[in-house]
Amino acid sequence: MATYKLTYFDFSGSRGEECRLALFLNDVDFEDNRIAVARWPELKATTPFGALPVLEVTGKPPLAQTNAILSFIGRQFGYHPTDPWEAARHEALFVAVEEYRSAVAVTGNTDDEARKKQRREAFVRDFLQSWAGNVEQQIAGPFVAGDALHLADLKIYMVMGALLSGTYEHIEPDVLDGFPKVKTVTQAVAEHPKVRQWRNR
Ligand SMILES: N[C@@H](CCC(=O)N[C@@H](CS)C(=O)NCC(=O)O)C(=O)O
Repeated sequence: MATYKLTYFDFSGSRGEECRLALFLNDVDFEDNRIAVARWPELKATTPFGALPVLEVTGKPPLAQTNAILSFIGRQFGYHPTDPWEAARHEALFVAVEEYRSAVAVTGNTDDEARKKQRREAFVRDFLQSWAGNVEQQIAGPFVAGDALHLADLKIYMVMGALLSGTYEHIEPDVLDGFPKVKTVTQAVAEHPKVRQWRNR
């Protein structure tokens, strides 16, 4: 019988957490391998692309790249469309979330508060507004595909949940007020019984 091991840093957020949640949603019994940041330099070169998360499955080489891991979990176990076109539409949202992550990450790469504020204001004006507008168009409501939760919803929740909880200084959660479907999908995932169970475990 195959075993599953998901390796990521020891915190409950971002790319590793969404893979953990995808496995948990599907009731996959997996080893939740959380590594200390201090161990990362020694492990980095052993990973396929020098980054985490990495999923290990018995009999296969390690699998990296969050979206590939999510697509595998979704196809193998569930919470991903079985129709190839609809699956690709959901995978486009996976990529959109990664584009969001890349754009927001660079806004924090400074100790200069004035510069950080300027970068974050520019991020909201020049990136987030159009990004959220585009994602809004993809959501039937309450979830991307209507009434059923999928991994694409989980991925939107991971980034928008962090934004709405005020994670980023100089970005007010009300920036999403013009995007009710993005807010609703985030709230609907947070309230899903399995997501609550994972958070409260
Ligand atoms: N494209 C990769 C990016 C992975 C990535 O940047 N992971 C971060 C943690 S969220 C990481 O491993 N950072 C440490 C490093 O790059 O050395 C993916 O989607 O998995």
